[in-house]
Amino acid sequence: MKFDIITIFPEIFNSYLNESILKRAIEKKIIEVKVYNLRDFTTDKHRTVDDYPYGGGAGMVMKPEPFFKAIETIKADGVPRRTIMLSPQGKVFNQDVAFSMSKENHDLLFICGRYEAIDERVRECLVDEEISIGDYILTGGELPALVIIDSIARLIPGVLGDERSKEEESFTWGILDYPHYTRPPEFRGLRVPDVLLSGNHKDILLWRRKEALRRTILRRPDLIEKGSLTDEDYKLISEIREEKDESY
Ligand code: 4GO
Repeated sequence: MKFDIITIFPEIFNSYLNESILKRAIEKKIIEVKVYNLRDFTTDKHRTVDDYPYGGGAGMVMKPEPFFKAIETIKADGVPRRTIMLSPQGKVFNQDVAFSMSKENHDLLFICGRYEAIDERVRECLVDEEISIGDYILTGGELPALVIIDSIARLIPGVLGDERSKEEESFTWGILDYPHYTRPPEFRGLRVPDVLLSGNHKDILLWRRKEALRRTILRRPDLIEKGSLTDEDYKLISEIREEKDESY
């Protein structure tokens, strides 16, 4: 899968993509990332990418012409791409969106804006989908593009070293994660729960599911209502509720 990015700050992407899992995915040619500097598609001496807003108001607006030139140049190879603009006005990104994008398997082109906004005609003519990574405002679309690339890439087969961790993840997907522990078994008087040291795989699975449900009830009850829980889960939930009553 290929990711193209248009930005006025191409250097932002180097350090993140040159570490660890994404670096290896690029080396293994499972994913490819190409970063384009928007200023390379300007025609004036000062490589201008912004201008004053029509109608007045604070901040600058990104000019349409460099985006049109950049996207036309990038798309000249004839390879179909989905063009995505990052903005707080977009559809909110989540794991379901990441999953379907990783499955659809078409190459993606990200348009990263800066300043106040991008000229509306870019969205009108060039953008297939506007995406937001959450209800907050950032100084640019670069971090959202990295967030989206990261979450899609790790779902592509071969990117994570251990494919089992994705399988386990899909089992618990929809509710929060259970608590994790590693050695030592006791640290500053804090003990790892005995069941995790017991070697009893069935008991461990059950404990993890119950603790995941406990956290979800406490921190994200909205996910319990949305989630597709099993009869076993509801049994665990009533156990959790009884434990809570006892602690009063
Ligand atoms: C995306 C872009 C927030 C998001 C952005 C987000 N802020 N929530 N800022 O995904 C145009 C100029 C938008 C700065 C950009």
